[in-house]
Amino acid sequence: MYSIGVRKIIHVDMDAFFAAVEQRNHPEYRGKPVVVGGSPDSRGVVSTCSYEARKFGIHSAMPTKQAYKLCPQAIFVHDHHFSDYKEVSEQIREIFYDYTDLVEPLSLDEAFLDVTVNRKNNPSATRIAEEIRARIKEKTQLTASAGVSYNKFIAKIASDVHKPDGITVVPPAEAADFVAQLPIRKFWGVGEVTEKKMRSLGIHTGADLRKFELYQLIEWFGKSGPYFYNAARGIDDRPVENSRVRKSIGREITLARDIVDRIEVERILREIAGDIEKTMARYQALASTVTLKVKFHDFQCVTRSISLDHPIHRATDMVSFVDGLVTKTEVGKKPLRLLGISLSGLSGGGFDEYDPQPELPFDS
Ligand code: TTP
Ligand code: MG
Repeated sequence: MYSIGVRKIIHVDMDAFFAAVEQRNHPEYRGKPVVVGGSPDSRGVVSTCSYEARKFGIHSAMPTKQAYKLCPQAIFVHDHHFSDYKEVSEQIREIFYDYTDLVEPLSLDEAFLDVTVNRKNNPSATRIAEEIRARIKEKTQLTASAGVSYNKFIAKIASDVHKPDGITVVPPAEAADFVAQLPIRKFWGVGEVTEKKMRSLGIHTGADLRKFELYQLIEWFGKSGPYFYNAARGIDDRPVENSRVRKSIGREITLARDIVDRIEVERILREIAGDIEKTMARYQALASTVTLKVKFHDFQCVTRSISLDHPIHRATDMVSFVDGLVTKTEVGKKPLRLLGISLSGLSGGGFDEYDPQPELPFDS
């Protein structure tokens, strides 16, 4: 379906997230309009509501008072149960990381994945998205929707098309038509203000937006101009930014045959350290803890660590500390089946300036 060089991007978004968690946790809420957010005196706004409540016209950010008028019989959940939402959020992220490290969460309930290259060597992004949705349902008893395309902009909009519990695939050949028919509000980055402005300029759909030259869009929308110009043409080159903090960098080798010989063990450890040094250089990282992991033929697994006063990144330093750790194990006496080194307490590179807030575009 995709030609070589085209990226495969998935956007996954949970359905009616907070409300769905409440319905899962309270079976008596299921199949009913549920509104989350606002206080018992009807002040505040709706965080989200179940699809049953959406039929009454209730939606996120609506004053709870108005929601009450639209559907007085709805179940109003005033307390957010953030620890429950967070737990689900972590569960779904674990599933994503099973496929790739290129995961960019946008909020608790949604993320982009770049699966062009993936751990399962699965060439079909659509099949991966279906697998992920099935695994999310199995693990959390909640449904997610997915959009599959060749860039973030289209994948994000696509995940919304067949909500709830749906998937939408937009291959490159269909992108132009898909974008042309989109109401302007659906464009990622178009909030209320921009929508008003666009409508006043006679821009109501993607097709309308496409009629304008780049300089014109820059004049009207400033630095968002080029984004809109490209988006109207189905172009969005922004990469999926992996925002997971790496806590360690390491490598382990399962040996082809069990070994006892210390010299051979040292040779393998030097090889592992050499690989780790390359990764450390790529991240420009330093580490203040070195851990040795060994697994013996009887599957007994032992780890030994040392904390350092001065952080290291070179293979020779790793090897000298690991040699010390080896003497604290039965290596050389019992046959070994696995050897590994891992470095933690990372600093330098991006490790100590991690910003967990992904940048959201414009005014949405
Ligand atoms: P969304 O994914 O925007 O909404 P949703 O998951 O409730 O519904 P759906 O995706 O099926 O349309 O937001 C995820 C959660 O973020 C949502 O459950 C509640 C919270 N949220 C707010 O607290 N305030 C808001 O204005 C929005 C939009 C979401
Ligand atoms: Mg959602």
